[in-house]
Amino acid sequence: MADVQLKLLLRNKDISTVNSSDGTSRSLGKTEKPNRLKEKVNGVTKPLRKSLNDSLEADVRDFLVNEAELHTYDDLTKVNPVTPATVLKCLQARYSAKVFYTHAGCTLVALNPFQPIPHLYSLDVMREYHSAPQPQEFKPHIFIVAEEAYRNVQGQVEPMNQSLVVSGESGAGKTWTSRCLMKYYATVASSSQRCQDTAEKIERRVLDSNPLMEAFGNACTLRNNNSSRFGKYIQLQLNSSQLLVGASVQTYLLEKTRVAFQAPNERNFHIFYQVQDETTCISEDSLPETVEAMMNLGIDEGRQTQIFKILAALLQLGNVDFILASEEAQPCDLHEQSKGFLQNTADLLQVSVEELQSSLSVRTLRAGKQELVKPCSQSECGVRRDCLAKAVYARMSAENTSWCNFIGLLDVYGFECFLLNSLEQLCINYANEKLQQHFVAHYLKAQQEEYVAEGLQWSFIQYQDNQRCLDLIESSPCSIFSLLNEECRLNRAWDAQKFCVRLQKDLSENPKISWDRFSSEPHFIVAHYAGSVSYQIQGMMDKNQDPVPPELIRLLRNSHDSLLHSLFADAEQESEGARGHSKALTVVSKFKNSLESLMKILYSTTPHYTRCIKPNPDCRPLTFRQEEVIAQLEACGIVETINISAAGFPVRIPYGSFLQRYGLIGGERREKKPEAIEQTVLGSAVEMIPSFVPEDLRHMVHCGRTKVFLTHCLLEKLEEQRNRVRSQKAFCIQCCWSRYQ
Ligand code: AOV
Ligand code: MG
Repeated sequence: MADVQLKLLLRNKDISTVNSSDGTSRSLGKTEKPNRLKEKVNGVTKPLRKSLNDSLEADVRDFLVNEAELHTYDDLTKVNPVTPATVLKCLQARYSAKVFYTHAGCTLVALNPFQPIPHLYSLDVMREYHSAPQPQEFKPHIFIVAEEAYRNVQGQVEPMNQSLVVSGESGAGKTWTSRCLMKYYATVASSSQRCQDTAEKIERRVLDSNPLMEAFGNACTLRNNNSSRFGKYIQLQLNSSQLLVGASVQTYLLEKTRVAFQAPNERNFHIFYQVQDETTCISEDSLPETVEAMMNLGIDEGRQTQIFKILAALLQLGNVDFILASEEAQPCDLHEQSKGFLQNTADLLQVSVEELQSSLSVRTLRAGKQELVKPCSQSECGVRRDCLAKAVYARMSAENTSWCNFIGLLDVYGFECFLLNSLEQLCINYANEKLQQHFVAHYLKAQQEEYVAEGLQWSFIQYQDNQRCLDLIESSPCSIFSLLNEECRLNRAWDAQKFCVRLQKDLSENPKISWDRFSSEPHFIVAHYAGSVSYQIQGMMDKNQDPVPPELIRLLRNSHDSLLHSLFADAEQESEGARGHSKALTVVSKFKNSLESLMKILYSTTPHYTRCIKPNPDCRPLTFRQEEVIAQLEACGIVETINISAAGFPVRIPYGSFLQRYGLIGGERREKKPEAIEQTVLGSAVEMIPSFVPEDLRHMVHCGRTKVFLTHCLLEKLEEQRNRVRSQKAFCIQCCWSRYQ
């Protein structure tokens, strides 16, 4: 049995190196940097290494006044000027000093140490942040974000749901951070004397959901040994005493194609290796742990056996191969050695082997009231086999429920740009566009409210609006998604080249789409906020339709296995989809719908953002590669974020206090008593303030109705100036004093 299963996994690798389901060869997994960091020289794309270095030097020259103190910048809004280069320098200095968290205004930047740092996450540290009256005054840490959300959820007037949004590229540390947040809440929100039992159970359930989800949804990829191949939104429900009373998980777009194909040197989902007792990619992720997690989550032994039998069936099914039929009108035959595998599959799925074979090799067509059968071609049989595996796996891995009063943790796949990008990347990058839009919209809105109340104009905040890009991808009636769906609805023979021409005709007015005229492959290029990505059109429609043939649905519904039967009991829609009926939901429609519900939830919560950064591509401990980091800083728009935060004037000081403290900086005009100033200044604030602030820094200050709005940077400069003036004054007094002695 072990030999057989090993062969299956190797065989899957072989397939993926040669051909993908759509017949095109591919090498997914090789990464390409976003085009923004590249230039074309004689038609060849080269990294902008030289100009990056030039810009680094130019920007950093003035900034590095005191390099030794760079690592002390806890908030990047204090960096001046804010450029990719200065931000990079600052983060690098902190990383070298083993400081992994840095505020970037409203966001937390988390650099991956690629090395366990136990003292940073100990129970004592958790308690310290939890019990601090002002955790914000502590060193930047993911626990500050956690604690802020925890305190906010029980708002003073009414409870306010919170969302913790963790983003970053593959291997940057999103899942690790989510786990860390879950541990934090399981610790701080479960210590109840009254219901110790329940609390402990919930705590275990929350923590145990991780190994289970990771066993079924994570895989070893070229970029991360434990890469999440799905998005997840975990809702932790708290009661009125701030105690954890429940948790639920909503998952998004599992990369189910991985069940049948993996890129070279990548692997299938961890669970398959666990089931066949193989050495797993990550040592801590083993079958006993998965089984224990299942037990704690209430999945009893009977159900576990059912699950493992189904997984074993999928492993067997992967070895089933069809050969050409002996006669044209006959269904394809099975390879001699495949017969045993098919029998095993049928036994494990508890379906009839004859029905299994015919549903893989024969299509039933309906003409009016008549039913006709048509044999599938050899390649169609292969597609059906993989489709069966994907459908069963996807159904078995999904379990969604929802709560109403919660802290939500969002861990989605980051922006992806490979050498070849397909529908999966388009969906993933679309999700990231949505999140970026939410981030900008939310943050600017929060800022705006206070500005409006203070009578400030807020148009001075510049930010990148990605609405055009979203229109290009999702809007109706004319977008990439809608045109793709139309093709599926019409169900005509798919011609990638024709579709490319259609896109050029219908969408070329949108500046966010373009084409490389040197490329002969049908493709389109989308200018995402995080960089341009070229998508290959070949195979997109098949992926979008993703039909589960009705014969397969019927087969699974007739299974004697109660789990399998129940998973497919309501699977009418997919079945219809296979017939090309217009009411069938396509992959992009389903993804768009689930993303929209997620966005609705996010918009109804107070969000907290954490941007994880992967400091080097090889997952090497404590290694910081400037090129890698700067690409990610650009991709997540960190400079923009800092600028928004910095332009957001986070320091707000009432006029009286402001003049009292800084009045001595200027001439005698400001040396009045604060109360007197208050009276004169309120009416003519705009005239007064400039005399405090040098001309080139005046964009850092705005005058509201009752307060002066400043950036951190200006505040520091004012402090420096104030100290200088005070020491000058002290010096003068000393001189005068010594003259009279
Ligand atoms: P991802 O979730 O962002 O990638 P992970 O959270 O799986 O990335 O992190 C990758 C690896 O980095 C982990 O397995 C840890 O070894 C290490 N790591 C991350 N954060 C820390 C930390 N704070 N301290 C120590 N080690 C860390 V993907 O799921 O591929 O997008 O799809
Ligand atoms: Mg992950």
